[in-house]
Amino acid sequence: MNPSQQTFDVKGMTCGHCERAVTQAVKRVDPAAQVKVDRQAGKVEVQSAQPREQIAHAIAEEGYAVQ
Ligand SMILES: [Cu+2]
Repeated sequence: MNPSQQTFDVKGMTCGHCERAVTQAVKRVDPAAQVKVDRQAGKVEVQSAQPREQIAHAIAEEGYAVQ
């Protein structure tokens, strides 16, 4: 499967620690994922072949509201 660009709205990211926590959560699902976090905008851009559901679940497990 080819990686696709996936955009998530993530609420509750307030600092660099949050950005790292979210990035690491995504990379646990897909170590090859490209992750870009914009905490001001509450956006996480992920380039991954993994299902959106699974990535969203991993972010939610870190304690962030994700859509
Ligand atoms: Cu934080």
